[in-house]
Amino acid sequence: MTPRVAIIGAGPCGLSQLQAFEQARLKGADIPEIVCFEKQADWGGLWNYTWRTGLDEYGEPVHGSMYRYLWSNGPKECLEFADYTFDEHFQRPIPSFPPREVLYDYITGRAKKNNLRRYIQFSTVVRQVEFGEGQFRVRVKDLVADQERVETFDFVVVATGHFSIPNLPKFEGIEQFPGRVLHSHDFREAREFAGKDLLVVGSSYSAEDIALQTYKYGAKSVTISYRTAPMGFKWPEGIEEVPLLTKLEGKVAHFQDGSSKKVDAIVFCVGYQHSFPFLEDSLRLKTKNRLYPGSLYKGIFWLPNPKLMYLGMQDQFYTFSMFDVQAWYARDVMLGRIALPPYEEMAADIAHWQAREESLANPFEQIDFQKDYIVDLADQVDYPSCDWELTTELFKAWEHDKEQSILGYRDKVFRSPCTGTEATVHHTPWIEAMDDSLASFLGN
Ligand code: FAD
Ligand code: NA7
Repeated sequence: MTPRVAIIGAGPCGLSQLQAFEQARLKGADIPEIVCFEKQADWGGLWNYTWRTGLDEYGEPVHGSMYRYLWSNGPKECLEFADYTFDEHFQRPIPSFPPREVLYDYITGRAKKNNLRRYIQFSTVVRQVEFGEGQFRVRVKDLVADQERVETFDFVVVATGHFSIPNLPKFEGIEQFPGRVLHSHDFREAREFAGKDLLVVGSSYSAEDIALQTYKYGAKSVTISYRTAPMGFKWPEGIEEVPLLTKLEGKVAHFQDGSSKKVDAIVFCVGYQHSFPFLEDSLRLKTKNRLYPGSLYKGIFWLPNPKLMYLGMQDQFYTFSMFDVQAWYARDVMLGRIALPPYEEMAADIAHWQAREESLANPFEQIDFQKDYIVDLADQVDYPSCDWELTTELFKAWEHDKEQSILGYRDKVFRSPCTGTEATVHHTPWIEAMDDSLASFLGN
């Protein structure tokens, strides 16, 4: 009987998995029967922007965490699909830091070219996955028809992302705060904070970008409160970093160094949980946001039961290209082209990578680590060639650019590791570019 594969989620990871199978099929391989379940009405995952927050039209938790005016926070050259380049999609060089709509167009462009939609059941949420007698029982709900059903599968690929369910600690006095309080998951429109004094809690990508966004769209001041260490960029006047928030008294926020600041609103940029409420406990990955989550051989295969796979569960420097390489590797295991070693060997391999991860001293070493992880997989599959060494150079240059100018790093240009094409300079510096539409970006 033809094996059956369930892919949960049609975001970038789920689409990479579909693309991997489709490429094998086009080269003549017999591929399994594939069903991709996507709870949203369309594909693209986080890149499929939604204005909704909280619950969606069916009462399901809203997946989207992206906001208006979001521009790529890393160079596009470091996430380029080796089998579908930016040159192929746009038919001309474009700048290195595109806004969301442009990247959405690119991701979905490859999926459209290969007609991947035919594998996907939209508005279909996976409610429960259990394993028994060698198979997975997957209970799904068709949200439009309001009907549940159960199907069985030989393999399950979890591609549901991990930047959707907020981590949200409590701070003293927050119940009485007389202003808007939200998690970055619910942030949508920076102009809401124009003319206001904003407090941002957190010191990673979301805190950095939401502070910059709100500054760009007219916030009066932005105070960023860090727990472990400040980001330390040369912030423009109007943005400052302070130690951790200790309590709120009315509108006044107090910080660990004894300082305080009157604020009008608070955005908690304190990260997300890896959350898989649809998986039975014995199948559920439990990890913090790190470069090498435990219990995943090759960062993909669930150690206690490798017929269950997870894509994209790592903390991410690399994104789309890493997801591709993972998907190609997972596909080859499902096709029987790569044999997994015994349990002890897989466990030792995970421990080896995690020990190395724990010894990393700075972002430069972390970039090398993630590149080595990708190359380890890419070497064993037929993913088209890509200059991975160049991608690490680009990422390191990007880190330096951010240190030089946090407002100007998105104006830099890079060379493609797939085609060698040099990006073009955008017509408007990022800090002045208020229109983030695809048409404006491409100068149409
Ligand atoms: P997602 O994009 O989250 O897609 C998961 C999909 O699974 C969704 O479509 C969801 O609806 C579906 N799903 C979830 N649960 C179920 C279920 N039970 N049943 C059926 N379907 C389900 N990366 C970059 O490269 N550059 C950036 O500039 C960048 N900016 C970011 C900004 C923000 C605010 C965030 C949160 C992330 C950003 N990222 C960025 C990282 C992002 O994680 C990846 O780009 C990418 O979206 C991850 O793809 P994914 O498929 O793993 O997950
Ligand atoms: P990250 O990168 O997981 O970062 C989470 C941040 O939240 C990090 O700075 C943490 O500080 C901080 N944090 C977590 N808990 C607390 C508490 N209790 N108090 C204060 N600060 C806290 O999540 P992001 O949302 O920034 O980024 C996720 C993705 O979105 C990323 O891939 C981007 O591309 C966009 P710590 O440093 O641990 O002290």
